Amino acid sequence: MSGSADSRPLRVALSKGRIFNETLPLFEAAGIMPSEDPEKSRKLIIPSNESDVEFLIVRASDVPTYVQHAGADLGVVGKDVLMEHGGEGVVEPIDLHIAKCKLMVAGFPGTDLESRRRFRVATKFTDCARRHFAARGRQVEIIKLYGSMELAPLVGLSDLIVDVVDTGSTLKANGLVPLEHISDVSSRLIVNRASMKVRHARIHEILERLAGAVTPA
Ligand code: PRT
Ligand code: MG
Repeated sequence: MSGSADSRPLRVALSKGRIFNETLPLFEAAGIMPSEDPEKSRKLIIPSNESDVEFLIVRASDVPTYVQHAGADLGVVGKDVLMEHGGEGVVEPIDLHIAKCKLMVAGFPGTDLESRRRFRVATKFTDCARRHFAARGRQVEIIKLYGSMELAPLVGLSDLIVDVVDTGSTLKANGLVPLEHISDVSSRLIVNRASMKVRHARIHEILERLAGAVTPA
């Protein structure tokens, strides 16, 4: 029954760049190596040295959607993106401790978040931002952006941003500062809920090996 859900290769959804680069050594430790470098190839499905595993190259923010709807069995995704997606239909068995950063509220130095004014917040994490401010009883207007959030306050589009921050140098270069911590972020291995049952043996073996290669801290 070639092509049926349990005979086709296991599909692993990854985004190019940071996540791919930091995930590669973990999969290598699990004995799974992509046959091509996605930075150099235009292929969106990349086979591996194991005939029953292949990689799908998707946008970082699309990884949970592919895994939820079984376009992929496994995926690697930042907790920021996973929280924003909601995690429906996926399980999150392993914290890979890679691509670490923090989801933060940022703005101009001296901004008083406790003032009763209504802030305008630019972000691609609209649900996370809404939840964060609602939990503190603060009135906000959320402005959805898809990237370069740091620009929004500089041109008066917003008072605040919600974005992931690593070194903080992008904020600093644009005259902004972190104001409030929302959540620590690292990348998670996620698995489609149905695949986890139907293809349990092979997925379990891969999870064990990946977990063994993770270095917490
Ligand atoms: O490209 P697309 O819009 O689809 O997604 P993406 O840009 O979020 O993807 P990518 O590959 O950049 O990030 C994937 C994941 O890496 C994110 O979901 C986070 O979980 C994680 N991660 C870790 C980061 C950073 N560190 C990070 N620094 N994601 C983004 N950044 C951005 C940050 O927002 C800032 O604008 O990088 C810029 C530099 O950061 P600083 O603080 O070091 O200056
Ligand atoms: Mg990007």
